[in-house]
Amino acid sequence: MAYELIEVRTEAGKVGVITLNRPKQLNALNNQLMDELGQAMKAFDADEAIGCMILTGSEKAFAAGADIGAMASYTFADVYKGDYITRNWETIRTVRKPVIAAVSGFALGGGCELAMMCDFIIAADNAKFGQPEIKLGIIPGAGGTQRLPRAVGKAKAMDMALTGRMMDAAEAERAGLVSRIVPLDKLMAETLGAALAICDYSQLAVLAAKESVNRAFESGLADGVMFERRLFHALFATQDQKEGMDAFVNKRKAQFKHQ
Ligand code: CO8
Repeated sequence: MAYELIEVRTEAGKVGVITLNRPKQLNALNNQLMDELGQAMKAFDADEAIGCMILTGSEKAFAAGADIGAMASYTFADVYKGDYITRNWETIRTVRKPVIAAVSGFALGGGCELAMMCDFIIAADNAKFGQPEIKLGIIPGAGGTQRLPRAVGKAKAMDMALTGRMMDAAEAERAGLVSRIVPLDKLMAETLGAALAICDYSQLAVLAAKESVNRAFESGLADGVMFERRLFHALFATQDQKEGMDAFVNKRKAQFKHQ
């Protein structure tokens, strides 16, 4: 399908790359963009050839938040009754394959929340993260007050949600919001390298690892460890486990068949 506000391409036949493309508005997230993003993600998730996805924006902005102009006249009744704003925001959480956010420039408000919905964030050295909704008389509405404290702890999350200040890439890495920082001109190469490495592993193990890490945020420790153990046990039923361990024992590279 043709998209207007995102660009979609495939790298090496196995990495799905989605680029947010509303440059004049710093990739402000409106309903059409979120609909297109949801459709593209579901399509890549259903595509057998794809092993991993990358979500990125422009050098200046990953996304500067939900579209303030579009939201400005909404009433409580509009947003509570309708699916304005909320539709398609959680689609990314239903995607089973890994999604890496490659963030350069501003990731603010809904943009920061969108990055946090991805499985991990690789940031360029010019990245800036923030939840500035307080300045607009609202609070984060797509998980910012929930995922940010889990990522960076209460102190920094509260600081950011209450003061609206931005965190630069170095602070975001120290705080645990991003997994790596790279120079801006290396951002896509580094992220693609990570995505290709993931594609080469057993997809069964990759899906299980993603599910199990996510479970850490949604259950208590005992439940989470039991969930992990059951998935760990289940992977011994796969051919890829036999292949991976045989390859190690025989000092050769594993060739996973995703079975
Ligand atoms: N929405 C709409 N337009 C935007 C947005 C936005 N979030 N951000 C930037 N723009 C537009 C500007 O209006 C401007 O347009 P124009 O050229 O027509 O005037 C253009 O992008 C360029 O922006 P600036 O001139 O402001 O560029 P600067 O480099 O001077 O500043 C900033 C960049 C700091 C990023 C600044 O644009 C800014 O502060 N933007 C707003 C950031 C913000 O408040 N984000 C939070 C929005 S609220 C939100 O995200 C709630 C999410 C709830 C999700 C709920 C789902 C269930």
